[in-house]
Amino acid sequence: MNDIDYMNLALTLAESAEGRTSPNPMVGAVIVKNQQIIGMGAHLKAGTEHAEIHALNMAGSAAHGSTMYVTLEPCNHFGKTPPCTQRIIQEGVRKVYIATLDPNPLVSGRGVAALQEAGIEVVVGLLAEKSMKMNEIFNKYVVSKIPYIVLKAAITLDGKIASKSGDSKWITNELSRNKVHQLRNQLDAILVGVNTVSYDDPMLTTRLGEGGRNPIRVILDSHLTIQEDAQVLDTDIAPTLIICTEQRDHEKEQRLLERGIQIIIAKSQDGQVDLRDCLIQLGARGITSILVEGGSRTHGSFLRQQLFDKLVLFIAPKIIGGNDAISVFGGSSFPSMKQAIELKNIETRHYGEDLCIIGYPNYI
Ligand code: AOF
Ligand code: ZN
Repeated sequence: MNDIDYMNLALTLAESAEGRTSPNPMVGAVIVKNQQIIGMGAHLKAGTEHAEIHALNMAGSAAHGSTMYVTLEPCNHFGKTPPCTQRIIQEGVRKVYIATLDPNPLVSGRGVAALQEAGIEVVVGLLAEKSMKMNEIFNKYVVSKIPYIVLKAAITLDGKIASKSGDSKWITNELSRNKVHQLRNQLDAILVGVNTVSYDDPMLTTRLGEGGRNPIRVILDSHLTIQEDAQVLDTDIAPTLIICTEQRDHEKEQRLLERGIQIIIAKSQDGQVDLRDCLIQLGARGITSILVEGGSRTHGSFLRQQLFDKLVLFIAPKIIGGNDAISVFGGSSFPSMKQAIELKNIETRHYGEDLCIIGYPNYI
């Protein structure tokens, strides 16, 4: 094994906790001495030990004179846990390979400086790109406090998410739908517009064979028109948060609050929830990532306001045709091709006969 192999192993360890570390990043560490791995660790959950500490605990006194491979700059601050740098110095680690600096303003650059001041050789940038991509959610949230937005849709070949009557069960196959549940399992929140609730009456929970974690369910409902027997209002399964504007029915609001539904009053823009304000308020509540699952109007608003960070589009080889079936991005269109949102860093995957396109909009 060489330096790249050890860092790759640290990345794999880190990624094994995907969806479980919020609001913290995924981090992995591997400690090597005389060509032998003597310690490994991953950060598993916010508030618990950092990756480096698990790896150092495993290595014990053998850590003296070793090399550490860590996917993120070791912290140098007292957060919920003491600084990793101090422990690395104390254990006599000789050299530290770091994939990327920590964008957290409390840490950035200071971790490296502390190690170097103690005479430890530090190399930054080994597999940096991979590490950056792994923590795309953390990297945005820790500096902006705005949640990372993943827009997901399941469409026919001709870009429709439902028939004209609203029927959408099912467009994509079971493999694709299972992948969606994996996304729900990994992100902090799932968001839909109230129209989707009235058409589909979804539960918006994570349903994976092997269990999983339910995201917080967020409903955009400017005038609080949600039907009170909607499944998504059953808070025994998962928490639910409705975002409305001042123009809401106060008595209904009271009844919903009594049922344990959380309600946020957002600024309004043309009578609708102002999405930017909504994201700021959700970020302030500690929500670091949101899966936007529709419907058409909600997707259209996120598109026109350039508010999503990543698109995950499942395309089924089916054609419904016509102008009246519901398009994936509703509302008004961009007037010319020049204004169209272009995606970059495209990845494609196959789920059976379905195609999945993952991309990042050109405005970020
Ligand atoms: C590391 N190794 O494994 C992680 C780090 O509240 P705390 O003490 O857990 O600190 C959280 C911050 O520490 C987090 O925002 C990020 O900057 C860094 N995470 N650092 O050296 C780790 N998870
Ligand atoms: Zn740390």
